[in-house]
Amino acid sequence: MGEGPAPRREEVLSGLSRFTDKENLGRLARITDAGLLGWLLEVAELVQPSLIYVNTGSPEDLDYVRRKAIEGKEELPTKYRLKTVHFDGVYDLGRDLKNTRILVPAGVSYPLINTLEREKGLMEIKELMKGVMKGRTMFVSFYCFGPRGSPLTSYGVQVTDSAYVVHSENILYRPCYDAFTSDRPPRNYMRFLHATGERNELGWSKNYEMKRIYIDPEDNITYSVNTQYAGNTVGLKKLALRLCVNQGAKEGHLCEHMFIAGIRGPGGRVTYVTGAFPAGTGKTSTAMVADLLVSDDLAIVYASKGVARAINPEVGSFGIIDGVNPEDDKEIYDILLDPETEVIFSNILLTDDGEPWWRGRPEPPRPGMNYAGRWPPEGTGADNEQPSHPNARFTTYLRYFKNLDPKIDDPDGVPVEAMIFGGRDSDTNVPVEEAFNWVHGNVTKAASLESERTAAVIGKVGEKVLNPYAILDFLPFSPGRFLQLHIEFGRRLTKETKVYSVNYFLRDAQGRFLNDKSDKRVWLKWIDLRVHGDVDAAEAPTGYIPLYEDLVRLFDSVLGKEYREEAYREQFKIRVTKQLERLERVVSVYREIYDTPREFFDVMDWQKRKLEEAKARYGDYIDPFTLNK
Ligand code: SPV
Ligand code: MN
Repeated sequence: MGEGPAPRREEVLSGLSRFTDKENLGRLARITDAGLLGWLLEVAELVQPSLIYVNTGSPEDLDYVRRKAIEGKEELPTKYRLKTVHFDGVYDLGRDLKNTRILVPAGVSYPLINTLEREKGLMEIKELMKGVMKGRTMFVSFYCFGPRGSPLTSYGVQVTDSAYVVHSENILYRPCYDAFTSDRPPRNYMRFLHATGERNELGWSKNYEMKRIYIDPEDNITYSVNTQYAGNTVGLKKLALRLCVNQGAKEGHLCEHMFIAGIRGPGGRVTYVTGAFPAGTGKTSTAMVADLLVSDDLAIVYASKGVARAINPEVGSFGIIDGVNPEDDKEIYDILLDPETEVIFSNILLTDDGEPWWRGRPEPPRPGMNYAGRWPPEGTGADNEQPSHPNARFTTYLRYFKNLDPKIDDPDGVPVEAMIFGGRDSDTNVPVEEAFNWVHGNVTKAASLESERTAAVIGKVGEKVLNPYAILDFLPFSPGRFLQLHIEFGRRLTKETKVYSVNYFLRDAQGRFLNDKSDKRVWLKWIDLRVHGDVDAAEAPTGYIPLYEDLVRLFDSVLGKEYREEAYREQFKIRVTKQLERLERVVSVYREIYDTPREFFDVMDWQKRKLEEAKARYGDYIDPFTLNK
């Protein structure tokens, strides 16, 4: 889209007037970027809406969007005033990797990335979008992707026929219409075009076989159609992440699929860390047990005077609700049921008396509606269907969290003193380990991040899947290039950010977990001490591990628990052969990636030699006490 000479502003507005009313035309007329108006007209002519609604982010507009979501049955009311439920339907319960593609010039492809020739993709989308909003409202919304006034903040314009998508974005991002009506409007902003497509009687997108999610980095635009699931439709979330990674590669910053959190250390200091974890491996719970929360999902990291700093582009959370219970996740649980908080629940069970139910609520589920229709299912005999889906979620404001750090609004962000990488790993990595340096950590802990497949994903359960930086699903180019960007970024730091691996999923020979859920608090406090040089460490072939005596003190002060020698010996023994196997697995993938940086193979060769030497000396396992000097 977007060829030929640009029409004049008045002509564009007159064209837009065919699709909207006086009030909204006035709102459009205040937009200062004629190019944006031109694009909106092109879109309207293509999708043929009955009304263009411009969301200015005012309290009245936020309210209008909430009402529309209910009127259009995209959201169902609950017995709580500001809480609603959205169902995606059984064909649309998660991101669709097969149909999510990066549009690339003819002849270009990237290893491990799902790409499609740009011209073909654009033609296909244009066809699918033709008249797709007939009889529907086309919402136009404006958001800041970051705190106001930050040099890192970018902007996004969302066009969608879904009030649920707009409602979600009104919670997750800062409304920013005023930036687009100012004398100096944003220049290189992102655009997101989404259409729900035909819906069935339950409100689900009907043509799920024609679900398409296309990302066009060349034009900074994304398209999605015949889907409602937020990961496919809420533009500023995972669609923006791909555009942001691409933009960052050009401008020298990093866009990461990471939380940002602060750990309090001695004397009241705060150490900020970021954390990357593949889905379902403790990302949210780690961010929540830290002392200060800045971000639970995304981070934009930049170098300022030789120090890495990060901002959170979001102000809300689209979090997994499955398993959230009053014991382990008391704070989230209470927020979700507080009568005053605004929450959109998705793909849970809404009982007939208006109560949201998900796995983790102490009382048993009662009959109602869920993501698949009536529950329990009537007459099918399929009574094993789960009342609430494993990828059921909540959308709510981060400001409800007591430990939210006011620095979330700081235009400069927070310093990143450590990056943490964690995966589900039953038998290889120790619970916490510090990399020898930035490049070593980026190669052996970030680019090599693996996680065991769980039952929630198709494939062999327990198999280790490589997910570099936990961002593989969201990369717009090769993982080799992504690693290269990190190596280059490190050269710009005069104060090197430390890199850690964590593993909450180690098991013993009987399959029992070796750690309690709460132990992660100790690992975080140890990281704070290490960052400040307050404690020594033992040198393992793969990095620095905690000394036993430091953990004894920390388990006592943080958890009031005794930490026994046997526990340390079992948790922190170096599994040399397993580490070598892991290394071979990861190297064999990167060998096929043509642009893997030379440093990757240098570090992995070095790491392999270290492990082989250790194996010759100690055998399959190293007792961590022999490393405690
Ligand atoms: C994730 O899967 O990492 C999410 C949810 O945060 S989604 O928006 O689906 O990507
Ligand atoms: Mn995520």
